[in-house]
Amino acid sequence: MSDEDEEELILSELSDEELVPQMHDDLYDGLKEEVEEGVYILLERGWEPYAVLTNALVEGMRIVGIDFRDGILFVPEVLLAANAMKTGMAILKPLLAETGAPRMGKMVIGTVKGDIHDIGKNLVSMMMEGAGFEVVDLGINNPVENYLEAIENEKPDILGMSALLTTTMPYMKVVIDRLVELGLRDDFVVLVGGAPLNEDFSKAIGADAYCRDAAVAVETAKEFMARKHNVLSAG
Ligand code: B1M
Repeated sequence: MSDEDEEELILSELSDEELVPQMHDDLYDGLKEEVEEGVYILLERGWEPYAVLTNALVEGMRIVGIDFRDGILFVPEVLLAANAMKTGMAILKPLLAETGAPRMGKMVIGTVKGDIHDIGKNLVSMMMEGAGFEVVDLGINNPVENYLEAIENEKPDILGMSALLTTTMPYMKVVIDRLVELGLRDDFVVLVGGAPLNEDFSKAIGADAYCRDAAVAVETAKEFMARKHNVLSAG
């Protein structure tokens, strides 16, 4: 290695065009402090929190996902990357929630049984809170009973479910079928999301909508709440 290579990289001296790919590399390498520093630098340079989230963090995790799929990265490395991502998200969370938006409604959300992926779900929660929704987050690995208990206690307008594995996504149908059995299905809107899902799957299991990403989740939730208010005011 040359002396030049060994020189420590000063993140604040990089241009935006250099810093963002460098943050992807740092996320890939699970370098929490560097990712954190990069987030602060972009914010100081006037970047919108949502732009930092999507361009620096989500895009970095997309690259991690490709190499995980291709067997270049393994679980321990991906966990480090996920931790670095979460550190960055924690900085952005209060900023995304700072919009002072009026209360839009309440959502209960959780990752389904057998599945421990929570980054996407956390992102949806953050964005929903930022848009003025009250969010009750059930965490990961939720059996149907957890959803039922939360529905009973929280009386949400929206139930959100997340699944990242092809083996766990069918569990969403287990939850919806149980809601139908109990006569509760029409009491709220069911939104589902997660990388392996699509529109057809969401229709097939009886959800109200599939949300490709957190921004779509917010838009979809808002649309359903507006429809609900229109129905109520017309009735
Ligand atoms: Co996992 N993993 N993983 N993993 N992991 C995937 C999902 C995988 C696609 C990787 C791959 O092979 N390319 C693959 C699944 C393959 C398949 O099912 N076909 C996989 C596998 C196989 C596994 C294990 C089985 C690996 C093993 O142990 N051998 C294991 C399973 C553990 C389990 O759950 N039981 C496992 C473990 C892990 C880690 C623990 C190491 C870690 C999770 C850490 C954590 O979440 N705290 C991890 C990670 C990080 C990933 C990848 C790399 C990244 C996921 C992520 O965070 N993406 C992932 C590869 C990938 O997805 N490309 C992979 C970033 C996030 C912002 O996007 O989650 O898609 P996403 O969320 C988006 C949308 O999908 C949507 O909005 C979000 C924000 O825009 N959305 C919703 C999500 N949920 C929503 C809910 C809504 C609405 C929208 O409700 C209204």
